Amino acid sequence: MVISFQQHIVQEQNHLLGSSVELQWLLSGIILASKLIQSQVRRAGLVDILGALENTNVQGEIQQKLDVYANETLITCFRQRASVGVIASEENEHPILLRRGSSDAQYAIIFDPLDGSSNIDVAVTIGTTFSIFCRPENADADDPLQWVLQPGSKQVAAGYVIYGSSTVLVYSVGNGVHGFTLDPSIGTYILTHENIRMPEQGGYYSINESYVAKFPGHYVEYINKLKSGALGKSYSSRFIGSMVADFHRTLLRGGIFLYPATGDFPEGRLRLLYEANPIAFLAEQAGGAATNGERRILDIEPTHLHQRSSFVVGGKFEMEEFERCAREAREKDDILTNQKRSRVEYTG
Ligand code: AHM
Ligand code: MG
Repeated sequence: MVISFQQHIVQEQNHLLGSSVELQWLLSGIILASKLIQSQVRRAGLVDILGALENTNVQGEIQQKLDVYANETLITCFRQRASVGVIASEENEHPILLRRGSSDAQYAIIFDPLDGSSNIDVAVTIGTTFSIFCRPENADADDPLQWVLQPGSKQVAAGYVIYGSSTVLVYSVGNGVHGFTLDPSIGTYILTHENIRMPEQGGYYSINESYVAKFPGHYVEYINKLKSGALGKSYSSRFIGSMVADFHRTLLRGGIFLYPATGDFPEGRLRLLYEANPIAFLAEQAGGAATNGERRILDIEPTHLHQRSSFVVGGKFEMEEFERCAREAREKDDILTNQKRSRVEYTG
């Protein structure tokens, strides 16, 4: 049976009391926006040639950078939906409050319009990530920050679209993770990956290993275990540099993706609200886990919109082993701190 994304979100409504008609309508906004974005992504390399004359393309439209275009397209598509009260994006410094005082506005949507900025101009997979919250109870509805500064565990839906060898939309409303592939011949997202489960153990690890000298020690220990066969097999390395694409492979093939704190980014590089949160939500829904190295990503109470976080996400087995390494490192640190303290007390 062929099931479209639109049909699927209606079916989810029947399974879930929390999934309202307004949420379906909101989610369908991603269909139009992502089709518009992907059509521009597919033409990305042609822009300079076809748009050379007066900076306009063959349709006479003004050319924009792809990430700006993606951002504006998403904002336009979601702005039209009455149930959206707040929009926040990686590209905008502040969240946008759309409907002051409207009781119809129930949701906040937060997104990274085009993740993988270093890959945009070189025809490598990039994607859009999104996270949806309900309007928080007992909050000032006119303060858009209060809509978005909620822990990831409060997400009512999350997902991403990747623009790769095909265009794939993956989402969850807390009832499993489902993937849809865009059939370009009919312009429809078709269900191709129903109820995705991450393999308990995979064979790939994904990290920018060039920063190894700047990683906390237990990350290095863990990577060595993955490579040496100490975890039952020798893992192979894959790193695309678009987190959304690296995660998509990890979701389907298993393994682990890591972006620890480094000297340049002491809090980690990835953004909590529109990168780590939606991916962590999907990973948990698919049987995996996600942490910042110390705690579950979805439990973190955010303090600002663009806050960064270390991010480790993967299948059950790899995450348990990573947690073991992190716990042992913390225990070692505690022992050293206690030893230092007792030496100071003794000598002092
Ligand atoms: P972006 O949102 O500007 O694209 O930055 C995030 C990206 C991630 O997709 C990717 O994992 C990471 O940056 C790559 O960083 P680096 O080039 O330092 O490895
Ligand atoms: Mg990004």
